[in-house]
Amino acid sequence: MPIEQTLILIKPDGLHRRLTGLTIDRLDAAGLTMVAAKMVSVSKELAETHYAEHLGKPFYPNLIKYIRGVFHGLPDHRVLAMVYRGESCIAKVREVAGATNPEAAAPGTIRGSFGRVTTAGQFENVLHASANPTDAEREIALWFKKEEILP
Ligand code: IDP
Ligand code: MG
Repeated sequence: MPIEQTLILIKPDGLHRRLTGLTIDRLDAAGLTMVAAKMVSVSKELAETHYAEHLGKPFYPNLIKYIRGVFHGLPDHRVLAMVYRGESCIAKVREVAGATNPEAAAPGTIRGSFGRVTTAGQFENVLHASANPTDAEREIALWFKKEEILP
């Protein structure tokens, strides 16, 4: 099985609701290893580049606000950004995370247990996890300098 790397972001709802430790526990239990971590203040430009594939979709404007912490009143627009490494890491993290829509996510997954859909229809789903190897490579390069990731 391939050794992969993936980008994980603890989104503002995850930080606000103190779900960081729980998420890291689940990733540990899945046998995955953290190789980089930092708090990041998410600029509008970084948010828009990260979510470029969703430009034009109805949920896009609120998605940019959500990832910048506008709905959770966090200082500095902060998220926790991490890189994880391990065998089939991308799929394993997506499995731990659960489906994008918290109401459709399997019970016991992070999103299934702790995510919610707001009355405005916004998915608050606790974390971001890269979807595939191409996205993972692009996203890791967007959020981290090479020297910030353990070899
Ligand atoms: P992912 O985070 O599971 O990869 P994507 O489809 O890439 O899901 O969407 C990115 C983010 O945009 C989601 O995590 C969620 O925060 C938001 N999102 C996606 N689809 C919807 C939707 O239909 N309504 C509201 N928010 C959405
Ligand atoms: Mg995605």
